Amino acid sequence: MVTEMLRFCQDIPKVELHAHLNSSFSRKTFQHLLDRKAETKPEVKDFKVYLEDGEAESLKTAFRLFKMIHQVCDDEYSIYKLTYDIIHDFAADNVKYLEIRSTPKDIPQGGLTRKSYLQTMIKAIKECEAENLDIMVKILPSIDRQRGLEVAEITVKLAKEIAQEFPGYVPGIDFSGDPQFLDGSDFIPFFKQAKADGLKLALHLSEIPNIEAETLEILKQSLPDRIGHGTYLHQFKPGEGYEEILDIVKTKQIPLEHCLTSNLKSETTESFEAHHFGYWYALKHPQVVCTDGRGVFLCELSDEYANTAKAFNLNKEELWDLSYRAIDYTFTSEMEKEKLKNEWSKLKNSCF
Ligand code: 6MZ
Repeated sequence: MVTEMLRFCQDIPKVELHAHLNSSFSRKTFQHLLDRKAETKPEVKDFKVYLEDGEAESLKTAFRLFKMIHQVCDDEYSIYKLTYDIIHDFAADNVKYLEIRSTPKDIPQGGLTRKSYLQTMIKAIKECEAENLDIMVKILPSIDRQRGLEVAEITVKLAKEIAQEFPGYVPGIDFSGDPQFLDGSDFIPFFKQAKADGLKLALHLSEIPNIEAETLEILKQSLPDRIGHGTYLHQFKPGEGYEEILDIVKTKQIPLEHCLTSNLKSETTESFEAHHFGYWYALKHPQVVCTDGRGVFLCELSDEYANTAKAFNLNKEELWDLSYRAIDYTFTSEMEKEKLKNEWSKLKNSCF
């Protein structure tokens, strides 16, 4: 049932800053890609890649699903189709600004190099622009920590190259992947390089407990422009020397990307009410509500706004502010931010 609040959340213009390409598809798109792939790879036919409530044992479950998805989306057609459809899906949910992040992959059997992977995404974005779809889209090449340091270095170089080839489309990079793999602080040189190349940093930090040491090092040495999840940033044991983490995040006002349904379904939060959004909201800290993987976690951005409103008792005005303030945390130019703010102002009356 569509409640009045959900309807409001669907109507308001929104910003999506944390969406992974290979987990943000609609069921329709994924089924299409699955059917197509099953003709040559019958083993993918029965893949089920959606997470309902209570189906995960931990974050690990989500990572198992990503591996299955990668077996399906492994050629130029699928990367184009994912990007093109995802942009349309977000636009239909009144998302006006979207950053899609994805790990560029070398897939020789699918005819893809890391470079052509990103070029394919940009081709899809340009097609949507040619259709005059009312949404601004950027991409953040991802460093998947599980793929190691060598690939990280290649990814940063490539991000710079593609950013130069397509000005305005690649404002930054993402750092993601299974947080149990490798020491995140080993990637600091690549974060520094990216910054020196003019790229912004959106880094997954403290998504699981007990990785405070890498979080602190990364914060100290290569200050991110935004933090993905940050679930355990404030949950370390006092007295162990990690108070500096909170100090840096608060004093530098680093925006946090919150993904409530994803965290609930992959069991890094017990409930929406217990989500760390509440902690940071009480501090009036910069934060943005996002989906993470609307395909895998089965949530629209408007659902996430409605879930946030319900769990934390936000009224319409507060939700509007949440969405409006997110414009400031985008990795776009001041001119484009102004354009978005004007669009919000024009739409405001019709939403209330
Ligand atoms: C960390 C995540 C993630 O890059 O193939 N990814 N990394 N935490 C998460 N929380 C649930 N969700 C997705 O999209 C899939 C990849 O995004 C990262 C993982 O590296 C995953 O393989 P792309 O488009």
